[in-house]
Amino acid sequence: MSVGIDESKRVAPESITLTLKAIEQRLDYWLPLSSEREKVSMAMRQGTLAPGKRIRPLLLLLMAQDLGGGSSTTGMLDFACAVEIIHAASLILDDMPCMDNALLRRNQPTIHCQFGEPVALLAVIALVSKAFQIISQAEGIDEKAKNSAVSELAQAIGLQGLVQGQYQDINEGHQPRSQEAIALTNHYKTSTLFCAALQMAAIATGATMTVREHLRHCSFNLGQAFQLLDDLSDGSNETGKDPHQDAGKSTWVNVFGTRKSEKQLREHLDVAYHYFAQACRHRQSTQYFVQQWFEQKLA
Ligand code: GRG
Repeated sequence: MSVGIDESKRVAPESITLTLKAIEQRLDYWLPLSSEREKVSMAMRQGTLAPGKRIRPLLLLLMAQDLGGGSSTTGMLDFACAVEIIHAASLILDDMPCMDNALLRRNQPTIHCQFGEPVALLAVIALVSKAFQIISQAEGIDEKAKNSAVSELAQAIGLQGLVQGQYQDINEGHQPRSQEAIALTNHYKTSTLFCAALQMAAIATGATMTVREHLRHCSFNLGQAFQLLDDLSDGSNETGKDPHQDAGKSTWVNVFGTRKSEKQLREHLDVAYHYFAQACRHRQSTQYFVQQWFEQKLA
Protein backbone atom coordinates (compact mmCIF):
# COMPACT_ATOMS: atom_id res chain seq x y z
CA MET A 1 0.00 0.00 0.00
CA SER A 2 1.26 3.49 -0.68
CA VAL A 3 0.18 6.62 1.13
CA GLY A 4 1.40 8.72 -1.81
CA ILE A 5 3.63 11.29 -0.18
CA ASP A 6 5.20 14.14 -2.13
CA GLU A 7 8.95 13.33 -2.34
CA SER A 8 9.96 16.98 -1.84
CA LYS A 9 8.26 16.98 1.54
CA ARG A 10 9.99 13.97 3.06
CA VAL A 11 11.59 14.56 6.44
CA ALA A 12 15.29 13.75 6.10
CA PRO A 13 16.04 10.39 7.77
CA GLU A 14 19.32 11.88 9.07
CA SER A 15 17.43 14.51 11.06
CA ILE A 16 15.17 11.82 12.57
CA THR A 17 18.24 9.74 13.45
CA LEU A 18 19.81 12.74 15.19
CA THR A 19 16.62 13.45 17.13
CA LEU A 20 16.34 9.81 18.18
CA LYS A 21 19.94 9.93 19.40
CA ALA A 22 19.22 13.07 21.41
CA ILE A 23 16.16 11.41 23.02
CA GLU A 24 18.14 8.29 23.94
CA GLN A 25 21.01 10.34 25.41
CA ARG A 26 18.65 12.41 27.50
CA LEU A 27 16.82 9.27 28.74
CA ASP A 28 20.19 7.83 29.67
CA TYR A 29 20.95 11.04 31.60
CA TRP A 30 17.64 10.94 33.51
CA LEU A 31 17.85 7.24 34.39
CA PRO A 32 21.25 6.66 35.98
CA LEU A 33 22.17 3.39 37.64
CA SER A 34 22.07 3.96 41.39
CA SER A 35 24.71 1.29 41.78
CA GLU A 36 25.70 -1.82 39.86
CA ARG A 37 23.58 -4.06 42.07
CA GLU A 38 20.58 -1.80 42.53
CA LYS A 39 17.81 -3.75 40.82
CA VAL A 40 15.06 -1.10 40.67
CA SER A 41 17.17 1.44 38.79
CA MET A 42 18.39 -1.34 36.48
CA ALA A 43 14.78 -2.31 35.75
CA MET A 44 13.86 1.34 35.13
CA ARG A 45 16.72 1.73 32.67
CA GLN A 46 16.16 -1.59 30.98
CA GLY A 47 12.41 -1.00 30.55
CA THR A 48 12.93 2.45 29.08
CA LEU A 49 16.18 2.19 27.13
CA ALA A 50 15.42 -1.18 25.48
CA PRO A 51 15.02 -0.46 21.77
CA GLY A 52 11.59 1.07 21.19
CA LYS A 53 10.25 3.17 18.34
CA ARG A 54 10.23 6.43 20.41
CA ILE A 55 7.29 7.59 18.35
CA ARG A 56 5.70 9.68 21.13
CA PRO A 57 8.79 11.77 21.97
CA LEU A 58 9.53 12.18 18.26
CA LEU A 59 6.03 13.50 17.65
CA LEU A 60 6.37 15.92 20.55
CA LEU A 61 9.67 17.32 19.27
CA LEU A 62 8.56 17.56 15.63
CA MET A 63 5.32 19.25 16.62
CA ALA A 64 7.20 21.75 18.79
CA GLN A 65 9.26 22.66 15.72
CA ASP A 66 6.19 22.94 13.50
CA LEU A 67 4.55 25.22 16.03
CA GLY A 68 7.53 27.53 15.94
CA GLY A 69 9.79 26.32 18.75
CA GLY A 70 10.15 29.21 21.12
CA SER A 71 11.21 27.06 24.04
CA SER A 72 14.57 25.69 25.10
CA THR A 73 15.61 22.60 23.16
CA THR A 74 16.71 20.83 26.32
CA GLY A 75 13.43 21.63 28.04
CA MET A 76 11.51 20.26 25.09
CA LEU A 77 13.68 17.17 25.13
CA ASP A 78 12.84 16.79 28.82
CA PHE A 79 9.11 16.95 28.05
CA ALA A 80 9.66 14.31 25.36
CA CYS A 81 11.54 12.06 27.82
CA ALA A 82 8.74 12.39 30.38
CA VAL A 83 6.21 11.07 27.86
CA GLU A 84 8.47 8.19 26.80
CA ILE A 85 9.10 7.25 30.43
CA ILE A 86 5.36 7.05 31.13
CA HIS A 87 4.97 4.90 28.03
CA ALA A 88 7.78 2.58 29.22
CA ALA A 89 6.20 2.32 32.69
CA SER A 90 2.84 1.41 31.14
CA LEU A 91 4.46 -1.35 29.06
CA ILE A 92 6.20 -2.87 32.09
CA LEU A 93 2.87 -2.92 33.96
CA ASP A 94 0.94 -4.19 30.95
CA ASP A 95 3.30 -7.17 30.67
CA MET A 96 2.99 -8.28 34.30
CA PRO A 97 1.27 -11.58 35.22
CA CYS A 98 -1.77 -9.77 36.68
CA MET A 99 -2.28 -8.01 33.30
CA ASP A 100 -1.20 -9.55 29.97
CA ASN A 101 1.36 -11.95 31.44
CA ALA A 102 3.79 -11.42 28.57
CA LEU A 103 7.22 -12.97 28.31
CA LEU A 104 8.68 -10.79 25.58
CA ARG A 105 8.80 -7.05 24.97
CA ARG A 106 11.00 -5.23 22.49
CA ASN A 107 12.57 -8.59 21.65
CA GLN A 108 13.78 -9.02 25.21
CA PRO A 109 12.42 -10.86 28.25
CA THR A 110 9.88 -8.63 30.00
CA ILE A 111 10.97 -6.71 33.08
CA HIS A 112 9.21 -8.96 35.62
CA CYS A 113 10.82 -11.99 33.93
CA GLN A 114 14.25 -10.40 34.33
CA PHE A 115 13.89 -8.82 37.77
CA GLY A 116 10.83 -10.39 39.41
CA GLU A 117 7.38 -8.91 40.00
CA PRO A 118 8.15 -6.79 43.09
CA VAL A 119 11.04 -5.01 41.35
CA ALA A 120 9.00 -4.53 38.16
CA LEU A 121 6.16 -2.92 40.11
CA LEU A 122 8.52 -0.65 42.03
CA ALA A 123 10.21 0.35 38.76
CA VAL A 124 6.82 1.34 37.31
CA ILE A 125 6.07 3.58 40.29
CA ALA A 126 9.53 5.09 40.24
CA LEU A 127 9.29 5.79 36.49
CA VAL A 128 5.95 7.57 36.88
CA SER A 129 7.37 9.75 39.63
CA LYS A 130 10.53 10.37 37.55
CA ALA A 131 8.45 11.61 34.61
CA PHE A 132 6.80 14.30 36.73
CA GLN A 133 10.11 15.24 38.34
CA ILE A 134 11.57 15.73 34.84
CA ILE A 135 8.72 18.03 33.81
CA SER A 136 9.08 20.09 36.97
CA GLN A 137 12.80 20.51 36.30
CA ALA A 138 12.59 21.01 32.51
CA GLU A 139 15.12 23.65 31.53
CA GLY A 140 14.00 26.97 30.07
CA ILE A 141 10.24 26.32 30.19
CA ASP A 142 8.12 28.67 32.26
CA GLU A 143 6.33 27.47 35.39
CA LYS A 144 2.82 27.95 33.99
CA ALA A 145 3.63 25.76 31.00
CA LYS A 146 5.14 23.11 33.28
CA ASN A 147 1.95 23.08 35.39
CA SER A 148 -0.20 22.64 32.30
CA ALA A 149 2.09 19.87 31.05
CA VAL A 150 1.79 18.05 34.38
CA SER A 151 -1.99 18.31 34.12
CA GLU A 152 -2.07 16.96 30.54
CA LEU A 153 0.19 14.04 31.30
CA ALA A 154 -1.60 13.18 34.54
CA GLN A 155 -4.93 13.10 32.68
CA ALA A 156 -3.46 10.87 30.00
CA ILE A 157 -2.40 8.32 32.62
CA GLY A 158 -5.48 8.22 34.83
CA LEU A 159 -9.11 7.18 34.75
CA GLN A 160 -9.67 9.10 31.52
CA GLY A 161 -6.54 7.65 29.97
CA LEU A 162 -4.20 4.65 30.09
CA VAL A 163 -5.63 3.22 33.31
CA GLN A 164 -9.14 3.25 31.85
CA GLY A 165 -7.92 1.67 28.60
CA GLN A 166 -6.09 -1.06 30.46
CA TYR A 167 -9.09 -1.72 32.71
CA GLN A 168 -11.40 -2.05 29.71
CA ASP A 169 -8.90 -4.25 27.94
CA ILE A 170 -8.48 -6.73 30.78
CA ASN A 171 -12.21 -6.79 31.60
CA GLU A 172 -13.77 -6.77 28.16
CA GLY A 173 -10.87 -7.61 25.86
CA HIS A 174 -11.71 -11.30 25.65
CA GLN A 175 -15.47 -10.82 25.20
CA PRO A 176 -17.25 -9.94 21.96
CA ARG A 177 -17.11 -6.14 21.59
CA SER A 178 -18.71 -3.64 19.25
CA GLN A 179 -16.65 -1.50 16.87
CA GLU A 180 -17.33 1.51 19.12
CA ALA A 181 -16.25 -0.32 22.27
CA ILE A 182 -12.94 -1.36 20.68
CA ALA A 183 -12.36 2.19 19.42
CA LEU A 184 -13.05 3.60 22.88
CA THR A 185 -10.57 1.24 24.53
CA ASN A 186 -7.98 2.12 21.88
CA HIS A 187 -8.63 5.79 22.51
CA TYR A 188 -7.85 5.40 26.21
CA LYS A 189 -4.96 2.97 25.71
CA THR A 190 -3.19 4.78 22.92
CA SER A 191 -4.66 8.09 21.74
CA THR A 192 -4.49 9.71 25.17
CA LEU A 193 -0.69 9.50 25.40
CA PHE A 194 -0.28 10.70 21.81
CA CYS A 195 -2.55 13.54 22.82
CA ALA A 196 -0.42 14.39 25.86
CA ALA A 197 2.70 14.45 23.66
CA LEU A 198 1.17 16.86 21.12
CA GLN A 199 -0.46 18.97 23.81
CA MET A 200 2.82 19.31 25.69
CA ALA A 201 4.48 20.56 22.49
CA ALA A 202 1.61 23.03 22.06
CA ILE A 203 1.82 24.16 25.70
CA ALA A 204 5.59 24.70 25.60
CA THR A 205 5.32 26.75 22.40
CA GLY A 206 2.34 28.82 23.58
CA ALA A 207 -0.05 27.55 20.89
CA THR A 208 -3.64 28.82 20.81
CA MET A 209 -6.62 26.87 22.15
CA THR A 210 -7.83 26.40 18.58
CA VAL A 211 -4.58 24.72 17.62
CA ARG A 212 -4.78 22.57 20.73
CA GLU A 213 -8.30 21.50 19.80
CA HIS A 214 -7.14 20.50 16.30
CA LEU A 215 -4.35 18.49 17.90
CA ARG A 216 -6.83 16.66 20.15
CA HIS A 217 -8.83 15.50 17.11
CA CYS A 218 -5.59 14.62 15.39
CA SER A 219 -4.39 12.52 18.35
CA PHE A 220 -7.63 10.60 18.57
CA ASN A 221 -7.28 9.47 14.96
CA LEU A 222 -3.54 8.97 15.09
CA GLY A 223 -3.91 6.78 18.18
CA GLN A 224 -6.60 4.69 16.49
CA ALA A 225 -4.41 4.25 13.41
CA PHE A 226 -1.40 3.38 15.53
CA GLN A 227 -3.31 0.82 17.60
CA LEU A 228 -4.69 -0.75 14.43
CA LEU A 229 -1.16 -1.01 13.06
CA ASP A 230 -0.01 -2.53 16.37
CA ASP A 231 -2.79 -5.14 16.14
CA LEU A 232 -2.07 -5.80 12.46
CA SER A 233 1.63 -6.38 13.13
CA ASP A 234 1.15 -8.61 16.17
CA GLY A 235 3.48 -11.56 16.14
CA SER A 236 5.84 -9.97 13.65
CA ASN A 237 9.46 -9.47 14.66
CA GLU A 238 8.88 -5.74 14.27
CA THR A 239 6.86 -5.31 17.45
CA GLY A 240 9.06 -7.46 19.64
CA LYS A 241 5.80 -8.42 21.30
CA ASP A 242 4.91 -11.90 22.46
CA PRO A 243 3.01 -13.30 19.44
CA HIS A 244 0.44 -14.97 21.71
CA GLN A 245 -0.33 -11.79 23.63
CA ASP A 246 -3.43 -10.75 21.68
CA ALA A 247 -4.62 -14.22 20.70
CA GLY A 248 -8.33 -14.54 21.45
CA LYS A 249 -8.70 -10.83 22.21
CA SER A 250 -11.46 -8.90 20.50
CA THR A 251 -9.12 -6.48 18.73
CA TRP A 252 -10.27 -4.80 15.52
CA VAL A 253 -8.13 -7.19 13.51
CA ASN A 254 -9.43 -10.33 15.27
CA VAL A 255 -13.07 -9.22 14.92
CA PHE A 256 -13.17 -7.51 11.52
CA GLY A 257 -10.18 -9.04 9.73
CA THR A 258 -7.08 -7.59 8.12
CA ARG A 259 -8.62 -5.93 5.08
CA LYS A 260 -11.31 -3.99 6.96
CA SER A 261 -8.79 -3.03 9.64
CA GLU A 262 -6.38 -1.61 7.05
CA LYS A 263 -9.20 0.38 5.49
CA GLN A 264 -10.19 1.71 8.88
CA LEU A 265 -6.56 2.56 9.64
CA ARG A 266 -6.29 4.62 6.43
CA GLU A 267 -9.51 6.47 7.19
CA HIS A 268 -8.18 7.45 10.61
CA LEU A 269 -4.89 8.56 9.07
CA ASP A 270 -6.67 10.80 6.56
CA VAL A 271 -8.60 12.50 9.36
CA ALA A 272 -5.39 12.87 11.39
CA TYR A 273 -3.66 14.53 8.39
CA HIS A 274 -6.57 16.92 8.01
CA TYR A 275 -6.18 18.07 11.61
CA PHE A 276 -2.38 18.23 11.36
CA ALA A 277 -2.83 20.62 8.45
CA GLN A 278 -5.34 22.69 10.42
CA ALA A 279 -3.04 22.91 13.44
CA CYS A 280 0.17 23.79 11.57
CA ARG A 281 -0.47 25.78 8.45
CA HIS A 282 3.11 26.78 7.73
CA ARG A 283 5.34 23.91 8.77
CA GLN A 284 4.11 20.36 8.46
CA SER A 285 7.11 18.15 9.21
CA THR A 286 5.13 16.16 11.79
CA GLN A 287 2.48 15.24 9.27
CA TYR A 288 5.05 14.28 6.62
CA PHE A 289 6.99 12.26 9.15
CA VAL A 290 3.82 10.40 10.21
CA GLN A 291 2.93 9.81 6.55
CA GLN A 292 6.31 8.35 5.68
CA TRP A 293 6.41 6.34 8.92
CA PHE A 294 3.07 4.65 8.19
CA GLU A 295 3.96 4.28 4.51
CA GLN A 296 7.03 2.30 5.49
CA LYS A 297 5.19 0.13 8.04
CA LEU A 298 2.34 -0.64 5.63
CA ALA A 299 4.55 -1.33 2.60
C1 GRG B 1 0.87 4.76 33.51
C2 GRG B 1 2.21 2.99 34.63
C3 GRG B 1 0.97 3.39 33.94
C4 GRG B 1 0.03 2.45 33.73
C5 GRG B 1 -1.30 2.67 33.14
C6 GRG B 1 -0.77 -0.73 32.23
C7 GRG B 1 -1.49 0.50 31.84
C8 GRG B 1 -2.07 1.36 32.91
C9 GRG B 1 -1.63 0.88 30.57
C10 GRG B 1 -1.12 0.10 29.41
C11 GRG B 1 -1.79 0.52 28.16
C12 GRG B 1 -1.14 -0.09 26.97
C13 GRG B 1 -0.47 -1.41 27.06
C14 GRG B 1 -1.13 0.51 25.82
C15 GRG B 1 -0.41 -0.05 24.65
C16 GRG B 1 -0.23 0.99 23.63
C17 GRG B 1 0.69 0.54 22.54
C18 GRG B 1 0.20 0.65 21.16
C19 GRG B 1 1.92 0.07 22.82
C20 GRG B 1 2.96 -0.20 21.82
O1 GRG B 1 3.62 1.03 21.60
P1 GRG B 1 4.91 1.13 20.69
O2 GRG B 1 4.67 0.35 19.44
O3 GRG B 1 5.99 0.34 21.56
O4 GRG B 1 5.27 2.55 20.54
P2 GRG B 1 7.57 0.57 21.60
O5 GRG B 1 8.07 -0.69 22.24
O6 GRG B 1 8.07 0.73 20.19
O7 GRG B 1 7.80 1.77 22.42
